[in-house]
Amino acid sequence: MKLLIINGPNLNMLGIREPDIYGSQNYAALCDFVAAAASEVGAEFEIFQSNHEGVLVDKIQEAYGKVDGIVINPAAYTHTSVAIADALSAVAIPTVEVHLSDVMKRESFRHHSFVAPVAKKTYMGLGFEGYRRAIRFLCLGEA
Ligand code: CA2
Repeated sequence: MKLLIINGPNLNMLGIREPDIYGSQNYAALCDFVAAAASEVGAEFEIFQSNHEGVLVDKIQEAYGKVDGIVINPAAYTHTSVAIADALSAVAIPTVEVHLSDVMKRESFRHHSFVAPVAKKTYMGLGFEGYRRAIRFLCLGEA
């Protein structure tokens, strides 16, 4: 099983500010956490972060025919990007959406996700654990 883990804008800034919302661990710790979660289920993975919408679209397109599952935290693009949703729809790779925070308990502009309709599942408000749950859902079918 080959997984692509995609993180959107500003997630590389984790741990620098807003620890009450996103936790105090940094992006390197998230990468380590994902590596451990993938190892638990014997999955190969690549983790990728970009602040640029088109770069994220390119990465999703490059996964076509090469990757069995995508875990994506599109960050702010969740709420704005038809392009990312269309790319996920185009490649038709099983996708799980993850958010560190519970976006439904935050500002109303975070309540809508363009990605949710093309994702098999969304985990939110679980911090890093959401990525582990997403990996296990894709690899083992665990809810
Ligand atoms: O809860 C999530 O995982 C989000 O996808 C994170 C995004 C936000 O725009 C979404 O609404 C929910 C923000 C990514 C990181 O933002 C930071 C802000 C300050 C300090 C560090 C990271």
